[in-house]
Amino acid sequence: AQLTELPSLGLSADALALDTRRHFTYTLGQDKSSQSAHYTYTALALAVRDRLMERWKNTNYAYDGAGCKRAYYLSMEFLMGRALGNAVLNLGITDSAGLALKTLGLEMEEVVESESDAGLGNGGLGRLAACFVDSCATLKLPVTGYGIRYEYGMFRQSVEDGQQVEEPDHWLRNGHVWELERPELTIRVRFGGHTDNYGENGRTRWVNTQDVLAVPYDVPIPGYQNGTVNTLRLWKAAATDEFGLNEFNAGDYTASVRSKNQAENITMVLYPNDASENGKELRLRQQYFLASASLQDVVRKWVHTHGEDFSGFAEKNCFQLNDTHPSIAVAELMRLLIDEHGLGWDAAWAITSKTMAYTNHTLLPEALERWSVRLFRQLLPRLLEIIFEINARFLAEVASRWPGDLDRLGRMSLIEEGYEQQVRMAYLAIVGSFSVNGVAELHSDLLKQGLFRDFYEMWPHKFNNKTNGITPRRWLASCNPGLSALITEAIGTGWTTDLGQLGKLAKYADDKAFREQWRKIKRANKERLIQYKQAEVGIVINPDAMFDTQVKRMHEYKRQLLNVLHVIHLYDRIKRGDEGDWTPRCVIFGGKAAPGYVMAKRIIKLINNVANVVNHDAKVGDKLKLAFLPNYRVSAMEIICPGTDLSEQISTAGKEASGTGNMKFMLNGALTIGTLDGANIEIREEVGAENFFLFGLTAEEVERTRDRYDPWSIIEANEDLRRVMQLLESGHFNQFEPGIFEPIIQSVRGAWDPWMTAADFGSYVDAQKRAAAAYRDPEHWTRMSILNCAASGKFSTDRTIGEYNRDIWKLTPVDALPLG
Ligand code: DL6
Repeated sequence: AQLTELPSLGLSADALALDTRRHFTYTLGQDKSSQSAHYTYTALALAVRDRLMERWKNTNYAYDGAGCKRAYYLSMEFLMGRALGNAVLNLGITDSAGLALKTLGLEMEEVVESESDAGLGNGGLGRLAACFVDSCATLKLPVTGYGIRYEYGMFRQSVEDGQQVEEPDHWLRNGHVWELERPELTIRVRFGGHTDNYGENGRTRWVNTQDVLAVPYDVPIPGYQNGTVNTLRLWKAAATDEFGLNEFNAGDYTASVRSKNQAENITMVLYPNDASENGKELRLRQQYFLASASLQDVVRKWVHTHGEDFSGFAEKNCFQLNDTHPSIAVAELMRLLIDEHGLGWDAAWAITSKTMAYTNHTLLPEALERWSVRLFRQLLPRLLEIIFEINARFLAEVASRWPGDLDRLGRMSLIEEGYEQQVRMAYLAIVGSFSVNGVAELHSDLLKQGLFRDFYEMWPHKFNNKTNGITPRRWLASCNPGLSALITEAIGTGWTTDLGQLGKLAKYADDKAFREQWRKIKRANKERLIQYKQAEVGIVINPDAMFDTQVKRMHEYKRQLLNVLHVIHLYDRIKRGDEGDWTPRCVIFGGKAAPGYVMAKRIIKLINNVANVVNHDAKVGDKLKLAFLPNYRVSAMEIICPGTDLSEQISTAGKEASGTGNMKFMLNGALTIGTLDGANIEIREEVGAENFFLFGLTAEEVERTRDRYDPWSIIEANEDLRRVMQLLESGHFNQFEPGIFEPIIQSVRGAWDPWMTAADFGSYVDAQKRAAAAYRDPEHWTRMSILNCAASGKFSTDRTIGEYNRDIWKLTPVDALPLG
C-alpha cells in the first residue's frame, strides 16, 4: 500500500471526539491533570485540520491534473482572524464539532476563545484579501494567496489614561496549528551586491548579493462545503548558512549573529501604517522578499512541467497585485525571465504585461509609495536598472503619442525628479499591468479623473471597477448564528453561496411576526455585545438604547472626530434640558491609530475623555453612553456587527476608497448613516434612499468649495456647533490636562482642514435626528433593518471574485477530486 493511502475521516461528532482525544493525548502529550483550554482548542483544531488535509491534497491533485490556468493574489496583508470557527463551518461540521466538545464536557464558545487572531494586516485591505481567498475556494477557483508570515502581527492596543498604548502581538507564541512548514520549497532571495555584464551579447548578472531564504508556510483555505481547499502561502525569512560566515570566520561571532538576525528581521513585524508609507528600508525589503519569493515559486513550478519554454506562461498565469505594495513584482518577473531564463526584453515584456493586474485601494496621495532611487540602487541594483529601462521605453511611447508634451512626460515618468529622485511604484504597476481597478464605482471614477488621469487617457481599456465585498460565511453564517437560522428558515440555505437570494427576505419586512423574531435576535446579539463591552470597559449599558457604532482604523479622513462632536452635542442637549423625544443611545468606537499618527491618537484621547465625563454624569444616565473598545480586531467585529443598530460611515466624500465594514453592518441588519463616499453610494442604491441616513457634501462639492472653505463662519452660524466648540474650548473634557485638545480645536477651525469637518456638522446632526426618530418606532426600524439585510446581496465577495475572474483572471473552476 502507498504511504498516502488512507480511508477518509468521518465527520460525525463521535469521530471528531475520538480524534480530538487522540491529538490531546498523543500529539500534545496531555493527560488527566491537564485541563488547559489551550490544549483542548489545539487538539480539536488538529482533528479539524486532518479533515482539511485530505481535501487539500485532492484539490491540488485536481488542479495539477487539469493543467488549468491559475491566479496568484500577492498581498502584504492577510487579516485572517481566527480559523477554527470558519473551518468547521466550511466543512459543514459546526454541529458535530459542538457535540464532540460537549461529550468532552466543553463548550465551543469557550474553546474558540483560545485561538489568537491571525492579525497579519492593518484593516480593510488585509481583511479584503482574507475574504477574497474564502470566496476563491468557495467558487472552486485555482487561486493561491501569497503573503508574509509576520512573527508579530498588528500591535495589540490597550488604553491607559485614555491614551492608546501599543504592545507587540506575538500571535505565534502558543503555536499555530493552521500552517504547514514546507522547507523543501525554500527559495533564495537576493539583496545588495552589484550588476555585471558578461558574455558576447552583454547579458547582465547580479553578483556579490547577500541572499536570504524564503521558507513557505502553507495555510489551508477551505471553500464552503465543496471539497475544495486552496492554499495561502506565507513566507518566512531565514538566514542562509553562509550569512555572516565572513564575520564568523574572522572570529567576530557577535557580528555574524547580527547579520543573521538582519536576514530574519525581514518577516519580523507588520508595518502598522494603513494610509502612509514612511520609506523605511526594511519595508522595501519586505516588499521585494514577497514579490521575488512568490514569482520564483511560480516560475519554478512552470519550469518543472514545461522546461524553459515560456510561450504558454501568460495564458496560464495571472498575478493580482493587492495595492501598490507588491508592484516591484513587475520588474522582478522581467529579471527572472531575462537574467535567469534567457528571454529577450520584448518576449519578457509581452509575458509580464499580460500576466500582471493591479488593484488600487486608496486615493490618498500619501499612501502611494515612492522609493528613493538611492535606496533602490543600494538594495536592488538590478531591479533599478530594469525599472529605468521600462521607463525609457514607456516614455518613448508617450513622446510618440504626444510629441513635444514635456509636462506630460514629467508627470507620467516612473521616476519623479526633485531633490531626491523617487521611483513611483503605482506608475510601475500601471505600466506593467493589463488591468487596473479601483474598489468601488466612485473610487474607480475618481482614479480616472484624478490620480491616474494621464494613464487613463493613454490606456482607457486597462481601467475597470471591482466593487469590494465581504464573505457571507464569516460575516453572517458564522458570526450571527441566530439571524442565519431565521433567514434560512424563511428562504432556505441558498444565500450562503448566492447572497442575492437575501432579496427574498424583503417581503418579510411586512410580516409582523417575522419582525418580532428579527428584533428578538438583534436583542440577543446586543446582550452579547454588552457582555463584551462590560468585560472590556466596565460600563453598564441599557440594551434598549440604539447601538451606534464606528469601528475602523483611526484616521482623520474617516472623521471619528465628527462623531465625537455629535456626542458632545447630545450631551449639551441633555445638560440644557433639551430632552424631548429622546432616543437613548450608546455610541461605540473601536480602532487602532498608527503609532506615529499623533492626531489620530489625540482623537482617541478625546473620545475617552468625553466618555469619562458623559458616563459619570448622573443627569445623563441611560440617555447617552460612550465606549471606546480597545484592541479592535476581526474577532471583536464578529461580536460588534451583529449587535449594532446604526453603522457610522462618515468619511469626507471622495476619501474612502470603498469601505467594507459598512457592508458587514448592513448584512447584519444595521442601518447606515453616511456620506456619498466609497461603497456607501452603492449600498444606498441597493437599499433605497428611504432606508439610509444620508448627509454631507458630495465629493464634487468638497472639491468645489475647498478654496472658499470658512469654518469660522460655519461655526458662528450654527448654534449647536458653536456650543460644542465652546465646551471643547472651555476645557470641560480636559480639566486637569490643559491644552491637550488644542490641535483638535485648531483642525476644526482651520480653513486648511482637508476633511472639512465643520462643513458637514449641521447635516450630520439632522441625519442623526432622523435616525433617532426612526429608532423610536421599533416596527418601522425593524422593517428598514430587514430591508437592509435583504438588499446586501451585491456585497458578497463571491460576486466581486466572480467579476475579477470574468474580466481579469479568466480561470475555469475545477472540482476537487472526490475523497477516496
Ligand atoms: O479595498 C479595501 C479597503 C477599502 O475598503 C478602504 O476604503 C481603503 O481605505 C483600504 N485601503 C487601504 C490602503 N491604504 N490606504 N488608505 O488600506 O482598502
